[in-house]
Amino acid sequence: MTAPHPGGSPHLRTPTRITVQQHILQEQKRFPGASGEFSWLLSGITLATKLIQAQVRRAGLTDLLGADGAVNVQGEVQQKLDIYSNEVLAQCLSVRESIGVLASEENEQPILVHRGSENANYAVVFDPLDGSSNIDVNVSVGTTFSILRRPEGVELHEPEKWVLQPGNKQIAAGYVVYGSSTILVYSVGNGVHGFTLDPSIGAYMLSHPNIRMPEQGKYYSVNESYRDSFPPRYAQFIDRLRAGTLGQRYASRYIGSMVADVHRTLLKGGVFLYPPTTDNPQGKLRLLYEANPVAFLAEQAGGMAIDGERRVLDIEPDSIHQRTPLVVGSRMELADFERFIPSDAAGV
Ligand code: AHM
Ligand code: MG
Repeated sequence: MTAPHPGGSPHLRTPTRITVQQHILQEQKRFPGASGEFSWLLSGITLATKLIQAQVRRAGLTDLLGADGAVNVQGEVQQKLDIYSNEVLAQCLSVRESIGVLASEENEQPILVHRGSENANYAVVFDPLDGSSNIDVNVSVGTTFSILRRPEGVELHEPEKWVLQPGNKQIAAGYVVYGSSTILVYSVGNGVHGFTLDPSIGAYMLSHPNIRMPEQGKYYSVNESYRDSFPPRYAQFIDRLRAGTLGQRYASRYIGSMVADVHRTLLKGGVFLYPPTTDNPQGKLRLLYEANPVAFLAEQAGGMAIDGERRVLDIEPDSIHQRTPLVVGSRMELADFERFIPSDAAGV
């Protein structure tokens, strides 16, 4: 019999076991006078995303695969899992007393919860299941969320005004990717941190502390089938990336699930784009619950996010489902893109 290794197995690393709840509690200490309500709020999101991932993992085995037949406010066919995910988030968040307003991609209007409660000071804006049309073919999907505080002077019964704020007012944002593992990435404005769900214990464990986006990546990510209808400077940018103008020839990666494409870009660098097209002159992605959380995380990780002309986080929204073009990624690629923004473009 072999004698045990004196210091334990040489192959076993002792992992740092930090759950997302512990991490949130630590982060909360940065907010003076924080009472725990914010961590309780975020725990509603972690619980909901665990419930969603459980159904996503079983999608082919249950009756939740495929389209429901209904059409949402964007005119898109709702998948059954869109509806389920939306309900689960609404249920888990509406019992958090600190939340006054919920706004979702799947609901035309923001929902007022805890009507009249002075303790309800936060709004949560989310896309419950981004990329859901990919589920039928087992491709990664995700949830995105953005948390805002009720602005000074806004009444409790004016839910739209709670959420029509620029992204620079977000106090926290994040996403969950339901991919080969389930990973939650979030920031409260103090760096970006990733937590992998350990399915054996049902807890999100810190796996990617302090994520930094590389200064330059290897990939560009865009739906090139629309290339002929992009404004010319987008197509020219892609040409420069492919030609090696930035010191290397870029390869293309496009999953068609924003959360998954952005997650790769956050970890590996490079650039993800959803430009204006003829059919979607404002791009396809929604400002409040898709572009804003992604832009917040990108900037917190040392990257950049623009709408093709100006900083995404500075856009003043007019409506909750408004769309925006999006260019997000590493500093080097974004600096090259910005060099060709015409000087008369709005916001420049
Ligand atoms: P959805 O919110 O209705 O799921 O649509 C958003 C998705 C994004 O995840 C993805 O980046 C984009 O649609 C892909 O669109 P396209 O097929 O036009 O490339
Ligand atoms: Mg969606």
